[in-house]
Amino acid sequence: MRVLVAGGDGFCGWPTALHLSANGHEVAIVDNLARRAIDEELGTDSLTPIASLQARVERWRQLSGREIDLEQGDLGDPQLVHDLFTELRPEAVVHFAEQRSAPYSMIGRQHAVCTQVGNVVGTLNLLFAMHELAPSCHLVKLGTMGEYGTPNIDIEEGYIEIEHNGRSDVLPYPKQPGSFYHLSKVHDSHNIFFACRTWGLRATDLNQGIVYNVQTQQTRSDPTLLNRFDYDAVFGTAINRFCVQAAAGVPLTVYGEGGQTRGFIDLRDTVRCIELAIETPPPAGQMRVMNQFTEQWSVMQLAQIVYEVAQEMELSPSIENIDNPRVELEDHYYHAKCSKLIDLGLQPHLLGRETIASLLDEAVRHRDRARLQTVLPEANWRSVPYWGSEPAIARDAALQSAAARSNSPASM
Ligand code: NAD
Ligand code: USQ
Repeated sequence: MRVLVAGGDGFCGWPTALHLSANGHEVAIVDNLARRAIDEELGTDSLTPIASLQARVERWRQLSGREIDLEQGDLGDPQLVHDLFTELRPEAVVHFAEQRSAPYSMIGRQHAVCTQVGNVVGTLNLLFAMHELAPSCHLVKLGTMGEYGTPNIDIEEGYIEIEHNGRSDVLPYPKQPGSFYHLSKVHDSHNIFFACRTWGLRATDLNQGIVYNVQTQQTRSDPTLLNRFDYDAVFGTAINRFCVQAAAGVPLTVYGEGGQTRGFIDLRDTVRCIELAIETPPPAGQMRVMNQFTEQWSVMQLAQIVYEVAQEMELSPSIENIDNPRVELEDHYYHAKCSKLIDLGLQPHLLGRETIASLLDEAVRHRDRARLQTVLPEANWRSVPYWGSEPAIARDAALQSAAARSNSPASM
């Protein structure tokens, strides 16, 4: 299949592009390098040294003999999206290309607006391009489990049958997201659902849980293909972040009581889920929703597993319950369904000591690169500034600088 991977320079997008290419799909990447620009804005960087996108793609071509087309650009630009569809004629678009950090979206008004406008407009441009230029193309859109929040009932996969006043219907599952970022995904889901119903488009909304692990078979095959490893308080996520904290000898930061329970998925399963989704498109007019995670854990359980494995590896871990910067339940019911991808053939890598040990190994290997001043959270959900104290985004300057660096042969 001809597959456009939007956001193919990112943590999930890069390994997915390689996985699809390795498995015979014709892959093109579009990315505006915003993630690298945000690293500059926040004064952080991937723990692993990552090559420029050009160098990555060129190395992949040398190693595999397979081309990946590359377009540097922003999905917010309608002309760019139009040209991508006319030139590439994609049969599937895998859409990772959004600002994906909840804490980033809660830094202040500008960051919230930038997150919601960027995410919603990018998805709208894809929907309009599909409608006009490629009505049978399949949109595989990355949503998030956080769209549902933590309701006191079981979470279904996208839709729920409701009986009301003697009548019943199957309706989109109620959403109670926990940040302006998570809200942007809800807005996207509504827009996609509408476009499918109104224009007969086909889409899969993948409500993905928190992704852990860093490398896949392809990214570990050569240093130039290494995937990014985020650990800072804005982009680092539970498990990966705990492993870097243990390796760097700083406390594992459990927010509040740590009873917050979420769905988790190994990166190696993410790439396989995307492959399964693109190979089984839903019928025209349907937005299929699948919950893309494989098991659920509380934050404290995870911290304890990392703590134990780190001790076995003779690191000196400690766990600290710090004030929760977020507004979220720390003790709640959580039971989310996740059988649709298993039914399509996913064979999950469940979280085990081996995976934690390999993450800790990787974190130890690169721990000298860790910028420890970025580890403690600053954004606080209770006091999100309108302006004044909010740091500037400096998006254009940072994007230009990221682009300039990526044009040099191998910015490692
Ligand atoms: P990431 O930030 O590492 O990657 C996103 C990529 O998209 C970056 O390379 C960025 O430069 C690019 N991008 C952003 N906005 C763009 C735009 N307007 N035009 C073109 N390119 C743009 O994020 P990730 O962790 O790889 O997440 C990918 C997707 O999966 C996101 O949509 C995210 O919401 C979703 N998701 C991620 C996780 C997770 O744990 N990482 C979990 C659930 C869902
Ligand atoms: N947490 C801690 N300590 C930390 C970091 C996080 O206790 O050091 C807690 C948070 O308070 C939260 C939970 O761990 O309760 C998860 O936080 P996270 O930062 O690991 O993940 P989250 O902000 O939910 O976002 C990540 C990705 C996002 C994706 C989402 C999937 O950044 O792109 O959408 O996971 S989900 O959570 O299912 O919505």
